[in-house]
Amino acid sequence: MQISLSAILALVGASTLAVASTEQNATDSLLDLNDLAIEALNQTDAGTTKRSNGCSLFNASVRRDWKYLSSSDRTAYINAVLCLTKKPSKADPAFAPGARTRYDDFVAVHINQTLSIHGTGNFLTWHRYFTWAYETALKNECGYKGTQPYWNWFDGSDFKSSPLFDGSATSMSGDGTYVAHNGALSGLNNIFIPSGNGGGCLKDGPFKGLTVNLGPVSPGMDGMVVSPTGALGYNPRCLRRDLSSYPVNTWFTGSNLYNVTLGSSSGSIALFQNEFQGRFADEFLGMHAAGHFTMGGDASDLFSSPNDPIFFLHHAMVDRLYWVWQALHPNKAKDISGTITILNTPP
Ligand SMILES: [Cu+2]
Repeated sequence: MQISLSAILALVGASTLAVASTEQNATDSLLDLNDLAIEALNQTDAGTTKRSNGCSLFNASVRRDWKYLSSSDRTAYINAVLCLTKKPSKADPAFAPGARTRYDDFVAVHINQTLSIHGTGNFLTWHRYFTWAYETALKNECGYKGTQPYWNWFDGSDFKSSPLFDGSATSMSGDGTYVAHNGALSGLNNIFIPSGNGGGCLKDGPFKGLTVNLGPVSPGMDGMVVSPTGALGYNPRCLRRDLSSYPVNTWFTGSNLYNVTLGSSSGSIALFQNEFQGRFADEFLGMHAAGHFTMGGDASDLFSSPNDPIFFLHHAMVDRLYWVWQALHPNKAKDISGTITILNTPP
């Protein structure tokens, strides 16, 4: 059975009223949207029918918000990521000569496919698969028992009080050391992000001292140098970050959340994905790129951004909003729009 969005909204009228207010706190709106999505799935085949593989809404694994993980759950996740950064690469050296670790293998695949997975019709599904493959490697190759956590973008930009960014032993490390630079260019060089208080190597937390081996290929941050050994060559260095409040405060807003889930950019997959990925000519970065430029440094590179392990918490959040959109638009949930060349170039 498939039902319309208006039928879903009629079913859950009370919480709809709260979500419909763009004045509402974005964190509360996201919780309301989550309830709406679950309610909608309960009304469709996706929620009530067990698939041949035994998966249903009742036994699906659940990804969780980093801030709600216990300290021991955070530590288990961090240790699994560190494990991937120590295991040897399985990539064919002819494909990715610079890959040294299992973690690098994921970066290599992303670099290699960058121009056919961004600004394309497969952006959302490809990154869903990629995040799932990484989550599976954490489990199967590093003994991780949990699920891929996500970074809730609507927690604000006070990084020092954020359990994700505070630089403590149970964070994903905090800022880079301060290196004077002139911010970053994002959105195909249309959008300037002012520099924060970092820019250099991670200064604290569990990933301090991490070596990354691939890229940069096309760094957005001022002062970063393209790898002299090519896109997939060996270029060992520290991981750089420049935490920036500007993208958080500008684009992770309640109105942008409303717009892509129930508002004027939610009516088709084309509208959703294009608003989500930004309208760069309008200097609108969109929530996807805003996450990358919140991290800054190595994450400012469209190709090699997975070097920063927060990439996967960011993309788990991207995937969460895609899931919400799909659940609220059951007749359009499997729609695809676009091609597999970046911004359809070449057509
Ligand atoms: Cu990507």
